[in-house]
Amino acid sequence: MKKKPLVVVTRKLPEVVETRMRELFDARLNIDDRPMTPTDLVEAVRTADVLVPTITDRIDASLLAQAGGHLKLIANFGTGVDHIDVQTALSRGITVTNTPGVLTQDTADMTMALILAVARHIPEGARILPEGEWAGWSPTWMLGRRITGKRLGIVGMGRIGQALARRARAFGLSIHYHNRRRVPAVIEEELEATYWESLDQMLARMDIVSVNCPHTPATYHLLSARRLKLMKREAIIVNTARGEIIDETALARMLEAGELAGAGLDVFEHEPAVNPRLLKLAKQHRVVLLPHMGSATIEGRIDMGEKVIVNIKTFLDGHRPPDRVLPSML
Ligand code: 8YV
Repeated sequence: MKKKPLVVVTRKLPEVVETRMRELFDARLNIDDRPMTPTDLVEAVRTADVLVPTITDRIDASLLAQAGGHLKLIANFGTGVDHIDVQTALSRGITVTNTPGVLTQDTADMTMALILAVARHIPEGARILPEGEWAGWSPTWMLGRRITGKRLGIVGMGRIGQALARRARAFGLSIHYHNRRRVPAVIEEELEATYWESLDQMLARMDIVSVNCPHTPATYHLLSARRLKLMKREAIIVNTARGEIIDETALARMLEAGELAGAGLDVFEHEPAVNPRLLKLAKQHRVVLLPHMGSATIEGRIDMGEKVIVNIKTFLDGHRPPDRVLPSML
């Protein structure tokens, strides 16, 4: 009987996904969800036919140099592939796939939730009651900022940016965006979105800025100290994409100095470590910080797992997997 391909999965996945993987492949699963050590990863790439990593695994050139001849597919459990040296993988004849589309709505929901949380001080309000600190209502207490009628500037108008725009329109925000390429006119019309070729000019005019682009060498610190300084003092910024896109130290400095009104961050430059200055600001309720949970829904994780399985199965059946990561996307 033909040997089933060895599929090494680096983290625990939803039960239904693991069951299906066991049926289809020789699946080496991580049922304890113990994060892989560098030694585990070397062992994985040496032995696997297919590797299923997540954002918590660094798949760099030196690791790929140790890959065994069987490793032919890296089927990432996630959309962002900035933790994988895709160029090196492709040059070694390893196909890379990801899971686009299935986490769009959940991530857009979380982005909207962060905008509301920051603008309306929701986490602070939710803390005060259980702590017994509510002395009673007052007309001038806990005043946030109205979002209806304000301008939202979306940096990166891909799937998530567009899903956010649809939600934000329902909240009465006007939509502005900056993107590598202008989106088709039909989408611009549907969203009544204004395109800004100049990110600098857009930043200077927005009340809320949301980061929704992928992290690539071109977007590393795209929101640099210089660019953050262009924003209005009363503006807020939210990031559910990747921490590396904002210069976190510069952001912390501006928030401390009151040069920006607030921030909502679900992602950080050095996860799971978080800049202590941001943690301090969170204790003072000047920022809302979440532990990278933008796409964390039960349904989303199952959909991601199903996408991974389809990519693996199609590849092993000798066809092009639907979600190949191509050099033009990097
Ligand atoms: C996932 C994400 O939680 O898919 C992505 O790019 O950022 C996430 O929301 C994570 O990447 C899973 O690997």
